[in-house]
Amino acid sequence: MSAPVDFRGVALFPGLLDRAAQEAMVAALRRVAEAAPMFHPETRFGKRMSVRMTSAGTFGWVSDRRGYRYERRHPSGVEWPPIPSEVLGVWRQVSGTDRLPECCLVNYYSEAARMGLHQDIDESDFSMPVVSISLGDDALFRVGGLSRSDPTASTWLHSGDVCVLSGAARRAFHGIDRLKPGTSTLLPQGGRLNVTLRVVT
Ligand code: MD6
Ligand code: FE
Repeated sequence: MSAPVDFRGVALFPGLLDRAAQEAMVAALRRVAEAAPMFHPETRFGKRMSVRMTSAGTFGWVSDRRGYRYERRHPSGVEWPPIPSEVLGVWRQVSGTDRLPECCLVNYYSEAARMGLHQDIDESDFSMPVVSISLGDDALFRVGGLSRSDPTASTWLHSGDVCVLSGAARRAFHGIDRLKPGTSTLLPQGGRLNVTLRVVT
């Protein structure tokens, strides 16, 4: 594993997953989505998010008119499936902690989907990193500072890239401005999967 590239405090591991590892991970995520189907969350303002999501692990991340939060069950009432071993392997490689992630959030972006600038601050221990895996089409990743109005910079994330938010960057604002459709052949239907791993409690 090569040393990460620093992008405004975010550690980027370009191409950490080769094609075979990406394919195995997509297959594992398909099994997650069979057990816990992808859904379009609503914000607490009743606006549908453009990404579809599901989770694996003890906790899943959900959002609806009651707001966003971690829940032990999928909206259908079933428990979230276990986090796939392929995904845990990436966490072990890059997280720098012996704790295991409790939430594996899986986001699917169609061509037009995006993710507004946000902080990941629903967890209780910010000494624990957030690890993120990109699969499929390239995505423009924007990273800012600790306040929404801080200057931002953007970089393209490619299929197989892994990034780690830890230290000062753990609570940095970040988001996905847009995809570049047709840049990957990994997902037959196109688009992008993003997996984020977190310790919640
Ligand atoms: C995405 N990523 O890459 C959105 N969060 O689609 C995130 O929101 C994210 O990349 C926490 C840590 C790393 C991330
Ligand atoms: Fe995030």
